[in-house]
Amino acid sequence: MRRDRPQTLEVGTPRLHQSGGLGHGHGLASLGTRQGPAQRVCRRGRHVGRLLRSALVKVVALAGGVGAGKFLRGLVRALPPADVTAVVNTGDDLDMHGLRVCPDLDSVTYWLGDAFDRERGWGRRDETFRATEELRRFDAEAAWFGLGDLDLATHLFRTRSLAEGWSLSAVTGRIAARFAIGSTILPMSDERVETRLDVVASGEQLDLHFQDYWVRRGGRDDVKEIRFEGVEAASPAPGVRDAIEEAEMVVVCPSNPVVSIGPILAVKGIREAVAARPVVGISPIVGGRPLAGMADRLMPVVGLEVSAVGAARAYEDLLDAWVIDEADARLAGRVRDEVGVEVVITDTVMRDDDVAEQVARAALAALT
Ligand code: FO1
Repeated sequence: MRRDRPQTLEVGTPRLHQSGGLGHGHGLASLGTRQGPAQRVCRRGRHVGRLLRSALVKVVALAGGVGAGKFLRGLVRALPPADVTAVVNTGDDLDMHGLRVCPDLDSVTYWLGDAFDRERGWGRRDETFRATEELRRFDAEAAWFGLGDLDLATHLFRTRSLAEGWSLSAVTGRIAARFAIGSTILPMSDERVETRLDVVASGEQLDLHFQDYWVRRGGRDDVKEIRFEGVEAASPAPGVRDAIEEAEMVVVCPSNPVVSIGPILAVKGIREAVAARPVVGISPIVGGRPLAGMADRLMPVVGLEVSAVGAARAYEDLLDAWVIDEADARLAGRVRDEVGVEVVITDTVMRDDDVAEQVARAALAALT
């Protein structure tokens, strides 16, 4: 917890748009606050503002799926894409019809590669599902996980490359290159980690893969426990630790704190590396509900309140600043008092890339 009293920054969209680009002009330094220019000193007394005004601003973003994808599109408008490294959850990964599917890696890749389907919330834009429909005719049960025809090419390429001996991080880089992505996308680990849930369904105890819980069974089961199987043996993927150690700041994307960011921080050494950097996060909970996904069902399982305060608590040993939505402005005092971090209030509902950029600038400015 911070010892100095944090300030609440109320950030309005127009002012942020006036602040100019961070990449070269570094206009974030001119961001005003209600209380006048804030002196922002983070947990360990580091003055990040100086760093942000320097030529190189390297940022690591811890990322899950859709919320992270939207945010990252804004981040690469606020910073040169090459200065951004996304470290992505792989706990949701599964083998489907013999193919390795990595939903969060693919989400981040498709969002940054401008190939994402904003309406569906997963998979590629202009997608067709002819192969899955045909598979359903063979075996209706087997086609519960919808693999689009374009998306299938990603999984075929990944699976073949892994079989040839490429590591997951190397294949992820090759897939990112296909989408001409200027940022680095890294899996949290090259080793398998599997998010599994112990649930009770009709009085029966079941041990489910995350995708079985969420997609196959519709997230309706009563969850008793969440585990990241294999995480004790997993090491950070090559480049992850270096990227964090070299980063001016770490941004925790507005992703599920339990099953998206939780697995990343559980890989050995990652939490410690992040704790040594200035950290800002964006709340995935707005008005007491997640904007996407099932955080409202899973946060209580690990004792977290479903609110912008509860989500901040998931990272209370790491955070210097927390960005919350205007709808949660009344919670700013609780975040300051109970979590002990600086609070930024802004519109965080990323309807488009302009809002995402404004959220990214607000997050970066929180540590300047
Ligand atoms: N989500 C669904 O709700 N139904 C699906 O059939 C489905 C297929 C799918 C295929 C590839 C992929 O990368 C993601 C897919 N998702 C699907 C999304 C995914 O299950 C989750 O939303 C993420 O794992 C949570 O981050």
